[in-house]
Amino acid sequence: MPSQTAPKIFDSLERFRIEIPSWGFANTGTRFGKFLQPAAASTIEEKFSDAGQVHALTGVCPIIALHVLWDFEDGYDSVPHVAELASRFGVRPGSINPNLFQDQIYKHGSFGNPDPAIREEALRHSETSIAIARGLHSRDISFWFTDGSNYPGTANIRARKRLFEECLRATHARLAPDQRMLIEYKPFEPAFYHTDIADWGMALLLARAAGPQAKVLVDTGHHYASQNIEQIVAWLLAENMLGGFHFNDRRYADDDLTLGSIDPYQVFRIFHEILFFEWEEGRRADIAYMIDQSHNLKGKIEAMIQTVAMAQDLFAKAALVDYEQLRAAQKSCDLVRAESLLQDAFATDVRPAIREWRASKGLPQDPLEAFRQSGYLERISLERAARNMASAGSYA
Ligand code: PSV
Ligand code: MN
Repeated sequence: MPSQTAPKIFDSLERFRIEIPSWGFANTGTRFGKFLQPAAASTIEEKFSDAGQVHALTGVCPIIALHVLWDFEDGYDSVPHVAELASRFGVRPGSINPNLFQDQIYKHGSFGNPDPAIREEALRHSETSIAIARGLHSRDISFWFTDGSNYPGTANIRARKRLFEECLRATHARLAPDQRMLIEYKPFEPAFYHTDIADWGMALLLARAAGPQAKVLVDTGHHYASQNIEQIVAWLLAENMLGGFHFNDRRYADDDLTLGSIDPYQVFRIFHEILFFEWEEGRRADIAYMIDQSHNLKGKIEAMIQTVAMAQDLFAKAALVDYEQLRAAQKSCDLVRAESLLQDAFATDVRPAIREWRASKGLPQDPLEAFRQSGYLERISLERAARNMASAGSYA
């Protein structure tokens, strides 16, 4: 490996931290059913424990994203318990995700619902979510909405846009000065005709309408096939409106596949746009890197470690692009040279340097293998199997 690459890789690893989702450790499925895993987490304590394992082995996941309805059994009153778990397991709460989609009242939407009483209920839930975030010293509240419609003519699209603006503005007014509101978009599912926040442009306009602490959240799975996500990232960076990511990979739609399993070059290109922006601007972009994956078939903790390692690998590769040369090649329209700079960085095997970096931190060089040797999975499988199997019906 050329001598100048190792320090660049080390620097990139020093700064790269990624947030893991509590829901990634729980049993989830498709709409056709669930294949339950004996080791799946079903309590918030188990989720923290599993996240703590991932962090202990990788050293780069000190933060866990939480979903209000799934993780805060007693709403705001759960805050002290969650805070205690955070200090016990050495992972702090990250983004707080309100749940404005599961309750029966949200059949026709939340912030876009034509019924003012339901919008009021949604606003109250958002307020509680903000209070929970404040109680846990979490900065970001991540909003994802299922709002939309299934059939042409059934919803007043413009009226719903107005309602969204009003509700988001009212929610923004509740934020503490150091909090942020992240607005996630998704083109379809569960609504199939129109989704109220269907793409990054809509999320951007709504974030601007909400207020200065609102930013856009890019979930990599929430795009149409072959969409140029790195261009969206570049534009949001240029507008200072990129708040964070939900990373996962996709083949068809919102597949929630392991990051980089289908198209690692795309993730590399996204990281490249960010790092190139930072180099040109001489400042860090304030971005929350989060994973949003729920694995149904792979082992959940294994898949999370695999994802984190892949993210580190691709981030380190992106850090190897020679920006000085790239800028010169772009200016002189030396296309092959410019493109090769990206391709060469992507082709570099950064794994030996990553192993070295881990060793220098006292971390296992191969976190996945270390996990397999640790006995943790066997232990939790024994502890949790009975409960998980009881809910499995014919699974046992
Ligand atoms: C929806 O598909 C989503 O991407 C949102 O971020 C949710 O909060 C998350 O997945 C979990 O369902
Ligand atoms: Mn998401």
